[in-house]
Amino acid sequence: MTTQTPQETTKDVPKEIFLRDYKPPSHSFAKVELAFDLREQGTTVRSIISAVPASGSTGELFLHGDESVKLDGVTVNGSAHERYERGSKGLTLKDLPNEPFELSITTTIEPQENTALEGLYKSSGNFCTQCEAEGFRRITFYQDRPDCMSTFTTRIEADKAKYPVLLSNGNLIDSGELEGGRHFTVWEDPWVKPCYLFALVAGNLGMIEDKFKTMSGKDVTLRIFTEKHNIDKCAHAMTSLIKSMKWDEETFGLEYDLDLFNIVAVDDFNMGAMENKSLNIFNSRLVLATPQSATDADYAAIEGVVAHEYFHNYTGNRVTCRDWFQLSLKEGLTVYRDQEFSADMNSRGVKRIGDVSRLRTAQFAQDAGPMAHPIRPESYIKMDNFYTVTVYEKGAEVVRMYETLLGKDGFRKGMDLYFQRHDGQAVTTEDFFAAMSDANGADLSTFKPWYSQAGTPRVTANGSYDADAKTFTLSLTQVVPKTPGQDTKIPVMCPVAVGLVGPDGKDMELTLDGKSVGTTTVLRFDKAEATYTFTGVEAKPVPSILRNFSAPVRLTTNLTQDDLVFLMANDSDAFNRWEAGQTLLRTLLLDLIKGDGQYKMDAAITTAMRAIIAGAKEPNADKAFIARAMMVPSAGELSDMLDEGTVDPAKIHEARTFVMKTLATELRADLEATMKANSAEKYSNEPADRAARSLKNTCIGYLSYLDDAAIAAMTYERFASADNMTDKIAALNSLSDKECDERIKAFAEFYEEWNKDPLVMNKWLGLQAMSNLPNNIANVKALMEGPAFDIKNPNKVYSLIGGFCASSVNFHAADGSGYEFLADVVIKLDDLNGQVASRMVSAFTRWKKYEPSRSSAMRAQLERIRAKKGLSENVFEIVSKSLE
Ligand code: 0A1
Ligand code: ZN
Repeated sequence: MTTQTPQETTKDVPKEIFLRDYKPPSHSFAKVELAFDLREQGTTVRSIISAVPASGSTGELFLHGDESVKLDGVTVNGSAHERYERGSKGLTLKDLPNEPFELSITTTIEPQENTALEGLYKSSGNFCTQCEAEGFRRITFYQDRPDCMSTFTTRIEADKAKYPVLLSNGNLIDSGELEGGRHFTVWEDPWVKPCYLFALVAGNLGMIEDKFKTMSGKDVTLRIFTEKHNIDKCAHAMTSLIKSMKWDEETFGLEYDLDLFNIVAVDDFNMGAMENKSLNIFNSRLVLATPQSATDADYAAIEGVVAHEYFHNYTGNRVTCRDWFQLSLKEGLTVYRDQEFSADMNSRGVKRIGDVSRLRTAQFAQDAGPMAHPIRPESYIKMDNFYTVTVYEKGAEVVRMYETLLGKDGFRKGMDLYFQRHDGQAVTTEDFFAAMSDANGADLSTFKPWYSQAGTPRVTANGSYDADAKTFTLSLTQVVPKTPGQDTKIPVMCPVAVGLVGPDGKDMELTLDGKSVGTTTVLRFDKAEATYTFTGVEAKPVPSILRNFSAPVRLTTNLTQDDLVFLMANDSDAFNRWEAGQTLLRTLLLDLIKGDGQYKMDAAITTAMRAIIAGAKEPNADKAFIARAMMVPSAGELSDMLDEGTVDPAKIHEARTFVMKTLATELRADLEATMKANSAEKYSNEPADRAARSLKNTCIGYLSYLDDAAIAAMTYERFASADNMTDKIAALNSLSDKECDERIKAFAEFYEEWNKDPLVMNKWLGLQAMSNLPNNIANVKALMEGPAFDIKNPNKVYSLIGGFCASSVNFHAADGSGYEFLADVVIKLDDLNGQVASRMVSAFTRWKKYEPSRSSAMRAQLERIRAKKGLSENVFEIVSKSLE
């Protein structure tokens, strides 16, 4: 990559780090003892490290350390050691002994000034840490790399009245009172870990407690800590934790390995949550929930993320990454595990549809833009920028493909061998691949490019039936597109799950290569082209291709509109039943967007949608699925499918609005009846009630497209009388694009009711920011100055600024005002929190996708940001790669 030097920006030219330069550490650390003296002004950290030189050691040891860390002193074997050099990235110690020695380092840090929220910082007056990926170097000098694994003992000392709770990893082994109203605790973590899994919390927190008996009969104490006024909102997170612990035992035979498991919820957190050993720290939005304050979607997210962090205890902590290029080793695998957990706890088909939708909108777009990277990247400037949908979600798809190829049992064998070989080690994706292949005696060599190649493969599938020969032939082709830095690609093994649906709507028994292969077979498609012929096919079938989305590819088929309508009604695969409808809608919408502005509805689609809605009256209707199937492809998904240099968000918005409004007009009676039939008297959190709620609210969403005062009045009425947040937010959302008094009233009343609850206020900010009402930017600017916003809190930035970037009309306003506003915010944020600023600037990365006037306006803002003095490495990397 030829990254441009920032003009007088950072003090050092940002350095790119390459996978190919990996070298093992010069020393291993057998044991680490940390002591924190927490103070309001300046915290002292003493670390005592038992260091062991690797063979061939030169007597030099490099320790990472941020410029913000003040070095108070270094001793080696008890004597002051002054032979070191301090650079902007750390400390090089020289002339060290050639045998094991004790290294002691004392530093002073200023957590109270830390707005980056990495390392040790304060949130709502409490101390907490975030060390992944490279935050530990903001605490002390250390080999801050995941292959340096050690056991940690941590002593914490603080004022007792202010910080009665003092937590770290592992088991509490000592505690006591000190002079001057201070107290201390000592924690010992018996498991080796890299420093990115270190955690500390000190605060005035409330706690709920429960117990879990593991499969071998050990009792584990489970605790969730939060600010005291939120203590009644932790029950769902606790239930989710218990379910996760049980699921991991039943599914993978993995049992928790300590006597205590803690979760702490904090308000100021850059990401979702963090899997620190036995002390998970969570963004409070992923812990706190009551039916009145959190939506069904929040409940589902909490269940999934609590599980995700818990599952990391094995996939991430017990077996960790050798270096950060291997991040998908733990993240792809853990996302796959949490997806499977949620699928088992809820509706499997609906979960898969949601996961694939997200992959297609966010990851496919990333894979087609300037930030495209393989799930195992080759290089980075700032690791924080690589916690991406590619590493996480595409990574999870890659893990899922092993399961599809090897079967559930084969996958489990691979997992067992992986833990048997690598427990307590820091390893690579190659090691995972080897465990999967070896445990199954499988040759998966053509699967490997999934790790090294970026870009979404394009697969075409053409089927043809030969009535005389009674054969059905499926011809597949694949092309992996070019991505930045990767001009040539090779074919990669795509598991393509196929079924043939007979005229009676039933799956046919398949015969391939003379063998009977059941009703769904997985083709191992690893060439540029291949042809598969099914024999004994008695009648012309409709093929169902890529069932359950068996590979993360862009699929094009020669299915006709009639075929798709048939699959919508008959496919036994829930995913493909949904996908058939989406393909019809996508085709219509893309035609309208590319057309001459004369919008015309396709009657077949209205009929198909009517049939979907009618399905809700069936006795065992899957209402969550129906609600999902009623959803029209998002603006983001459509924009991703259009050619570079052509996207006009106003047109996409118009076309979507036309389709929604036409369907609402033609199906009004069906929508109203379904809405009424699914309106419950009283809130309940049973799966059937959640499904009915989502169906009802989808109907309200459609109806809101009608220009009818009665609908606005009805929606407001539902808003005012809702007994739960799901219904309240759905009604508010349905009003948020409408120029009417009800909208103004509802937002004002919502503020009155909830302004003391910051998590609920984030929803209020987000919905207003996303609104497509003309000139809403003025409202967003006003909200930014208002009491509900705080630029230092990441959740508020994600809601208000992130929400604004999702508005087709206002972020993409033709006069460029939305782009200018975002750039202003990024420039301001960059000084406070580079990680959050770089997430926000990502809304500009796909600027080349847009039509000329918008793309040049976005480009101008990127250039303006690049010219900022002292730009963070985070933002510099995204901006410079975007401008290449
Ligand atoms: N490992 C955590 C998420 C996480 C990642 C990066 C962070 O800072 C750059 C913070 C948290 C997870 O996957 O849940
Ligand atoms: Zn994770």
